[in-house]
Formats: sequence, C-alpha cells, structure tokens
Amino acid sequence: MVGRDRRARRIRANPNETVPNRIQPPPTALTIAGSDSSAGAGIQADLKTFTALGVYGVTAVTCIVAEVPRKLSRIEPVTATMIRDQIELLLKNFRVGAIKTGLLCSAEIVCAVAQAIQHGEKHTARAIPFVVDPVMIATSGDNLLGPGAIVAYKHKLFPLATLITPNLDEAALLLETTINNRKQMENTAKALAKKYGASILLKGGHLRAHNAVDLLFHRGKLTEFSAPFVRGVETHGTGCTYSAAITAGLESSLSLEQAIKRAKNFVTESIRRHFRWASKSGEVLDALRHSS
Ligand code: PXL
Repeated sequence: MVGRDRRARRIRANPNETVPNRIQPPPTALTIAGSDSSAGAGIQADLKTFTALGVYGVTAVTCIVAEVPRKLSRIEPVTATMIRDQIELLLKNFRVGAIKTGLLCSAEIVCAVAQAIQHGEKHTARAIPFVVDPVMIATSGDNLLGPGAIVAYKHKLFPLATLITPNLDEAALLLETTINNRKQMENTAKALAKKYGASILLKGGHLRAHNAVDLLFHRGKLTEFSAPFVRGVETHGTGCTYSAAITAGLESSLSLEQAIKRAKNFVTESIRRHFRWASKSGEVLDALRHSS
C-alpha cells in the first residue's frame, strides 16, 4: 500500500467523536529486556506479569537468549540503533506510564537505553517512573553482562532510575563488598541509595532464611517486605517478575510501598502455583505461573 491509499486508511482521533472517547486508554508499561527462549524470565515474564496485573505491555528487545532453566546456550545482542529505535518509537506513540529494564547485555546497550529514555522523556515532556533491574548473573550462575557494562550502569542508567532492584549478589558486585546478614543489608541499601540518588529495593532471597526478606530504602526510610520462602521450586525469572509487577503498580499510580507489597505477593503466589515438567533426561523443569 503506497501514497494516498495509506493516508486514506489512517484513522485520526476526532475530538468531537463520542465513541472512541468512551474507551479509556489502557494503562501501558514498557519493558526493555532480553528474550528468554524458555519464557520463564526476560521479556516473556514481564509481559505475562503486566497482563496478569491489567497493564498493556510494550517491548524493546535488547538481546535473544537461547536457554532453558539451568542451561544457558547462547546470547545474541540486538544492535544499539535498533534498540534506540524501538524505545523512541514506543515513547512517541503510546502514553507509556512506567518503564523497566531487564537484561541489557553490554555497555553499549546500557548507554543506548539511557540515551533513548532521555530522548523519549524530552519528547513526552514528563518524567516516567523508571525501574532498573540490574540483571547481571542468571540463576544458572552464568554471567550475563559484557565488559564495562557495570560502569555504564553506574554512570548512565542509575542516575535516571526511580527504583533500582538488585539482589544480594548484584549489590555486592556494585559496591565491591559482601553481604551476609540483615545489618549489612541495611547498610548496603542506604549506601546504594546515597550513591545513585534513587530508591533501592535490596532483595534478600539469596540469604535463604525462613522468610524471603527485602529492604526498601526510600526517602530516608527503611521498609521491610517479607514472605515465606517457597522451597523446592526452581526460581528462574522471579527477579524479572518482581520488577515487572512493581512497574505495573507504578503505572497504576500505586505508591512505591504499595506497588512493592503487591508485587511481592504476586511473585510468591506465582512461585507457589508453579508449572512443572519432567524433561526428557528425567530432570524436573519448573516455571512460574503468572496467571490462573
Ligand atoms: O533471570 C535473569 C534473566 C533475565 N533476562 C533474560 C534471561 C535471564 C536469565 O537467564 O535470559 C532474557
């Protein structure tokens, strides 16, 4: 279809028209993340979470990961230009109410994402709540970031964030320290908040206590979020699901505390109600169940 035909088919919003106005635009959130072939983490987990929480998800794919739980085979990045184009196009055309990042793979991609968000916000003339999930290491233990990416996060992306959601391993890498107990968790959350001028949700699940305890440091105040640890289930994708659920909450105008409380509950339920397969080799494969 070319020229006049294409113009004729373009539907314009008519300010006097009553029918389109009866339909409220759906809450819309953008995820900038990698594709997980097994669909348990990454952009697939984000979309399932957004949908379950009543938010329309739009996506900018940063890389493609060939993997199944416990086995990562290959990561292939998308070009920085393509990533910038996806983000800028979406921010120009949809009223995006919240943004999150997941796996960004390389320093070049971290910088491209920061640039595109800044450019998009200039266009929309409003600051959009922005959740950075600093994905660095897969549950399988595989390193997911290229050289220089952590430095790029610190200098380019964290300064734009509303909320950063590291787990204990990621926070330890960021501050070049170790975190083994509750007091060290508190100090780490405060130190990261001070350093990057953002709210910090430090996820303590890796301490493997009776409860999975997370600490939010927000506007000078520490808040604890706790849920019973669900044992014996593969937790691939919990970090993505958690940050996506928080992003959906911020899009729906919940306070940060309300968004995290609901998200924690959502993740715990998704783990508790997991799917399970027996793989051909006799091993068990689990995936979170995001909806009933
Ligand atoms: O769970 C971290 C993660 C995030 N995003 C993608 C992944 C993974 C883990 O492997 O593949 C795309």
